[in-house]
Amino acid sequence: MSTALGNHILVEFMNCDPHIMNDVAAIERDMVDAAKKAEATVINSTFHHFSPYGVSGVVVIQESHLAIHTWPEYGYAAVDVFTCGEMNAWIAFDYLKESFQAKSYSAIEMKRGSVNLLTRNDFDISSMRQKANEWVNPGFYTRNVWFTDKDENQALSLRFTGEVFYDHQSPFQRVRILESYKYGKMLALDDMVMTTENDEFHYHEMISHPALFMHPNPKNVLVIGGGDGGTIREVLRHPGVEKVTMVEIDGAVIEACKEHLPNIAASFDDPKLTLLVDDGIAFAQNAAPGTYDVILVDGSDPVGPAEGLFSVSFYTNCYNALKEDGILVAQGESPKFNEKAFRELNHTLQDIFGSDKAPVSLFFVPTYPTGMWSFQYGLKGNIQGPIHQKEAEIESFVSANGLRYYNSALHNASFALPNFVKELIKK
Ligand code: SPD
Repeated sequence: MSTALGNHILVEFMNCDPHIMNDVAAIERDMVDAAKKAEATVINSTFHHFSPYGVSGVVVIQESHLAIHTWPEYGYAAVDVFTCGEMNAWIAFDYLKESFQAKSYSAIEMKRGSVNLLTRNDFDISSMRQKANEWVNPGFYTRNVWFTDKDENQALSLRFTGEVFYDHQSPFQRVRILESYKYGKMLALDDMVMTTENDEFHYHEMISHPALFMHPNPKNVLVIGGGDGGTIREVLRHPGVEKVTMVEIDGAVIEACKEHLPNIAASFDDPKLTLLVDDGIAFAQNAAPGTYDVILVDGSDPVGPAEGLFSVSFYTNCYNALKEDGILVAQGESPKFNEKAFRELNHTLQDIFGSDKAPVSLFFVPTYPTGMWSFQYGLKGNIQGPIHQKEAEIESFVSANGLRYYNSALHNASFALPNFVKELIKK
């Protein structure tokens, strides 16, 4: 008879493959498979990826648990396997050692709950056993993997199926297409959610239609960024638009979205489109003055390749590239998530376009942290905005195109700001 209730092995896996150590889906799969190899009955698993890197997770088994914490930057995983009954924890150890490609490792084994030191209570557990039998279903295993977009203090998490359709480290960023349960496939750049199949229309309708209805006659449009294709899809719905130039720095984003998000990347073959895989910041710098009616900056957050999209020089170049009367719209971050970037961008636009020429439109994106997001405008020359007087025209466009977010009333309402946002951008 065993002298302990459980057996606990604490394992150091060292010099593992760092990519595996940062791959939450692979680690979850390996941990669950390790449990199954050791003939454990898996009840549940919860795994989490941390930004910028690292994975933690637990597999609950009927025989206790397997847990892991990884440090990809050290190629290190701290694993513990707790078993009771006949289960052999060393089978799980061997399996994980191979899966993680650990070049070195060590482990200590502890017997847990020495029966010589414990006093057994004499109580009737038959009713508890019956209850346990009611809910324990060895055939049922719940998967629980989360993708988290966060800063130090706030996060938005989406539960994802573990399906990874695309994962590529481009020269600029890590480009991934993952599958979330609630919002379908999503594009993530460097651990930030960019867009998802089920809520992309919020963003793409709101970056394009307000400006295109505010402008009296938009013909020549420049899109900087927007590699998923959602923004050009919306712009090209406007029959009066004659030419769209799109400049996206990362060809991998375009390729990934064409293949895996075809409903978003739906307009890359449009003959009105000139697509350039190039640096949008340099493009704006070299653009001929007075060229565009509307410029849409569909960039990611102000880290990595998009950092320069938040600079004074970039927006000055955009101002110059606009015609005498023109509209700039920029992805404006969130007044609840990135207050600093939000305010600084608005001040930059006020400085360049004029203090009453930099309106802000707020809209709701459920898959971005806090949900509250913005587009920030620069109105050049005689552009009258942001409020429109085109109700009938807009409503007929909305119904002809089956729009799901933008409408005539929402256009005007999106420019009404809560007091705290007005305060935030006051100079
Ligand atoms: N935190 C997300 C910021 C928005 C980035 N752009 C989204 C691209 C959609 N076309």
